[in-house]
Amino acid sequence: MRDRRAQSRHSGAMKTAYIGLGANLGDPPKQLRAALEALAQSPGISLHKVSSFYRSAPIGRADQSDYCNAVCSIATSLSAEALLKILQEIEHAAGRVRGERWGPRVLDLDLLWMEGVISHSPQLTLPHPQLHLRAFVLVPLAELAPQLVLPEWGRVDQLAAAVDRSGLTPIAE
Ligand code: A4P
Ligand code: MG
Repeated sequence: MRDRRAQSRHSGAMKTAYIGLGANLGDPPKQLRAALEALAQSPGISLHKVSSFYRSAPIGRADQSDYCNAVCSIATSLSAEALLKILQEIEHAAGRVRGERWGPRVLDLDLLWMEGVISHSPQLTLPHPQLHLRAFVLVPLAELAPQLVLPEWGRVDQLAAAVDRSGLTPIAE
């Protein structure tokens, strides 16, 4: 786990948020590194910690390549909606074409959890609705925030310990 704590560039209330990164087209680890760099450069966002990178078997359609997945923590002065917009712009700049749900992609950035924010709209559901079910999210998230308690689901380290992680392998970098 690498610590990327940086001086925050904005005053005001900074909130912690966790972002899930995934890719399975092109050069996935390279795309994740580029996305992390883009996040670090974004106004209103300080990149804090980055989990290990993992190779993970695809969930959803089975006839697609393995994914590379990771989770990062940030502090941000942005609203959840503004942060989601930046995530979508970074996906777009990486060449993401919105195709089939759960299909292959060059970059997927999901907002997993944001301090003090609960949202039920289809445009923004927080915490992320699949978070508690996915080893490729829970295991890297547990590196960064083992004691985080997710309302309704429980503590991240306990969820990560209970989930089937057979399709998940850390990538040596
Ligand atoms: N949206 C709502 N809430 C959020 C949120 N918390 N974070 C909306 C991000 N977006 C959120 O997303 C569809 C809509 O979700 C957006 O318009 C946004 O407003 P999308 O990224 O366009 O579509 P998607 O990614 O195809 O759909 P979805 O449901 O986000 O798919 P997932 O859940 O991201 O699944 N297998 C492995 N091993 N690793 C993976 O990373 N990823 C997927 C994609 C499938 N299988 C995988 C992996
Ligand atoms: Mg997505």
